[in-house]
Amino acid sequence: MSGSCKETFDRDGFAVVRGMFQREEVDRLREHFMALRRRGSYPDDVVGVQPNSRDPLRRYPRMAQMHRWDGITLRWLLDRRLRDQLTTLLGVEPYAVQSMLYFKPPGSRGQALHQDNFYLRAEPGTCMAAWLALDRADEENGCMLVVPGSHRWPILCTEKADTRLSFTDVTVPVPDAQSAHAVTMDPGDVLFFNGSLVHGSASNSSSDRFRRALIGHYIQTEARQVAEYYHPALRMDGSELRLDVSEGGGACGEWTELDGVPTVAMTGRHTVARKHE
Ligand SMILES: O=C(O)CCC(=O)C(=O)O
Repeated sequence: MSGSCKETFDRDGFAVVRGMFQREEVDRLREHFMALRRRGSYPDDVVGVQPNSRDPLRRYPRMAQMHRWDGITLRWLLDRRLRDQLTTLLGVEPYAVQSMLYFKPPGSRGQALHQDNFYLRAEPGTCMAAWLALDRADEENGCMLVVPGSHRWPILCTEKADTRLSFTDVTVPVPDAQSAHAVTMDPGDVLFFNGSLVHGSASNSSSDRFRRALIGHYIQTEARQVAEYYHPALRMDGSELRLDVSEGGGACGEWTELDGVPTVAMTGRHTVARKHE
């Protein structure tokens, strides 16, 4: 990885590595997960498959924690290329805690702006995501949206999201709604982002284009605890390690103004800690 990619990551809280996985590998992964999805339901599916539902996200619900029962996912989560890149970005090798597959078929809702460490609660430090595009992702089919620099904010208090646009029902407020940038990606590109970065995605407004993504979540090795759902954490050699369980609750940031400038104050309290949505 070039030094400038790490600089971008440190400055903005995210960086895209282009062409990290080859087209043939991506084709194989995409077909693998489509075949798994067609075959049925799995232990950590977020909702059950409803083949006749009008909601595309119920016909193709996300899969989670596939690495616990699928060798292909496990190998991808611990892939040497991801490990090396994560180590360059973080300075130390991380622990792997989650895999997810988003199908995002045509017509499906997106995911409202959020911060991943709200869910993972990796402490101290934060978590980190590697988001592999399995299709071209652009504004039409609901590519990722990121708020550059927001990785320096604390975990914000959540508020209700508009569930006509988002399949999740909580979001975080940002002072300038225009500050979310679209990240256009081609199959094989990987978006790495810090667990405090505010990000999400808009609806897939295309008529016929899936926007599939395979996602790995990792935590920094300084973390001593993570929310219960993410246990066991894995070292990048696949061995399990014991961490403490993070509880819910705790302080969260709320926007206020200081001399006319939006500023975050730790005045709120989280009431829940949940698995990543
Ligand atoms: O892929 C998406 O649309 C959203 C993914 C996301 O926000 C996440 O994995 O945290």
